[in-house]
Amino acid sequence: MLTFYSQLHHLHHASELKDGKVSPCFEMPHRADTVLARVREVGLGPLATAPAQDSSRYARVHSARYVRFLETAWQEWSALGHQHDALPLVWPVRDLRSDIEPEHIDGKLGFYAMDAGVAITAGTWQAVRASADLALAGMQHLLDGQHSAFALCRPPGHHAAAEYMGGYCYLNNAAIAAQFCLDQGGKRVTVLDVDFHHGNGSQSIFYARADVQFVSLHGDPRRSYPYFSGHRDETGHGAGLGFNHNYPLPHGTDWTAYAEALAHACQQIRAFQPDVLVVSLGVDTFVDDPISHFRLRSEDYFPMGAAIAGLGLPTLFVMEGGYMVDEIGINAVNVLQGFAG
Ligand code: Q9C
Ligand code: ZN
Repeated sequence: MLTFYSQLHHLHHASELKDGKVSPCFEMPHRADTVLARVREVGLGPLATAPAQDSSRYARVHSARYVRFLETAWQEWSALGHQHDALPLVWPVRDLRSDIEPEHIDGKLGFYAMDAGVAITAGTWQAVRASADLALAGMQHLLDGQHSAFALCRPPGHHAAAEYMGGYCYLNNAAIAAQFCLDQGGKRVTVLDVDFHHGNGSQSIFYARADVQFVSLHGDPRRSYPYFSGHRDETGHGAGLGFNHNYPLPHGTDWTAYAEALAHACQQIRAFQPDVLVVSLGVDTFVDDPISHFRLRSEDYFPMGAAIAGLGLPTLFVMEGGYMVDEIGINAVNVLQGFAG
């Protein structure tokens, strides 16, 4: 399997507001380095680079003004004399006005963010767009007739919606790739999200659409981030009704319970008959993950990959979360090896 990788991710190393303190992000450059090292160690396959894309590609799932914000935020922030990370600090909840984009960067940061886990630094935009470009190149590889590809994306993407960033995510790499497939003539795409956290951004982007099915297994939002989406009764809207499938699972879920939910999820995918599958591959379901609450073990990631392979679909794996840095390489690559058989 080809792995699409760019070293530009190193340009993004940020802080987050966590437990009341500004501290280094769990989502750190070393994550992608360990996954890359493991890809090499097991000889998964060759590495490939991705061509730089025009921003208009990202604007197929994000609004043009949001993409523009990401592009210019650091410049606006640093023009105020700041050298530390830009972090959002005020949000237009409930009855506050969200129909007028503020002019001040402090207002814009809150307007375009769902939480304080998405700092913008000098190198963030370059890393973010390079990450999306990897997913696009991976999808191009499938469109060229290949059966699988791995986009080693960092930063991740699945919490980012059409007009907001969140949960370490800025551009929704998986959604951008799924939309690219449709734009190139694909009829139906499924996004299967196995990250521990609900992929609220991917769900939101495709919620009213019948051409993209979204299927997610994740920690129950009553107790787990992102808290405000991922419930079972979120099944789609309008033309998209019935094309969104959430499997919220309790704290402590192990492979036995997970495998059962995954088998059910795979039935939904078979019924939809997509042309292509995009897997949002988070491995923060691991028992020792520092911010998550499932109990998958390293050996469980092989049967996960095998279950996905059982669908028999051209498959793009897009890296999402996973914060037990020493093990995420092993766990992510186990999925890919389990898929390859
Ligand atoms: N105590 C991804 O995995 N913070 N994002 C949760 C829990 C945000 C995770 C804090 C986690 C975002 C892509
Ligand atoms: Zn996650």
